[in-house]
Amino acid sequence: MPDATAGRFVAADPYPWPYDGALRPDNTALIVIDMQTDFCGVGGYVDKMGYDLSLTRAPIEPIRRTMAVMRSQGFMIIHTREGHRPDLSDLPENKRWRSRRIGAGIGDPGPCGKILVRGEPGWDIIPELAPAPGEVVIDKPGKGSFCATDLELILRTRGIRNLILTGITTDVCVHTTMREANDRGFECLMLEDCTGATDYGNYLAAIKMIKMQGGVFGAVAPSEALLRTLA
Ligand code: C5J
Repeated sequence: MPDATAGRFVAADPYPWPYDGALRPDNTALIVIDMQTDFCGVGGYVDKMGYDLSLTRAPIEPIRRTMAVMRSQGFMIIHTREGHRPDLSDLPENKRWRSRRIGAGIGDPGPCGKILVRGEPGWDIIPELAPAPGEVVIDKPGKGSFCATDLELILRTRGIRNLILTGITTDVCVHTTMREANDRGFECLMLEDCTGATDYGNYLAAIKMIKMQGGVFGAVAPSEALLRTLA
């Protein structure tokens, strides 16, 4: 059992995170998931589906603050983008069909260019959270950040063991990534004010799911708690 009086912990729920207090810039990364115009900007994919953009825009400022502190302390910052190749060769037909049914066909033209297509304006990370030079950007065709990407190889090569998860959407890409990471043995923390969903009930449920069974996927904390630990 790790000694809970040693090390550095974030006041998280349902346990002080990380489990053994080994929280350091050389073993911990911040991952910022899909903060793209398509998910939180006017005219993007989420907007076209008719969801309330204020829910997916709410985490922008808390992420900006957290990222600035972690960057200044030398933590690894990783960004992800969901999107497909311009020839759509990595877009499953059923994913396209379902998106068209709801009026936001992936690969179809929209106000921000072709929806969820790499290189289009809507696919870009929003300027407020733009990656700094040299930061890792992972392009993923699906919801999870480990599926069909080199994320795991990069994390293992850099010796990263702890992942702090932020971004959108809580119940889809952030949750899928947290589950994938947890199954691979990474110690995960989700920052609850640094994430948002297209439905507030789903946001609350996604947070609650993490905390079941003693922290079945890891732990949850407000970004303030992390920043207090890092101060
Ligand atoms: C979705 C995501 N919701 N980034 N993607 O399709 O959560």
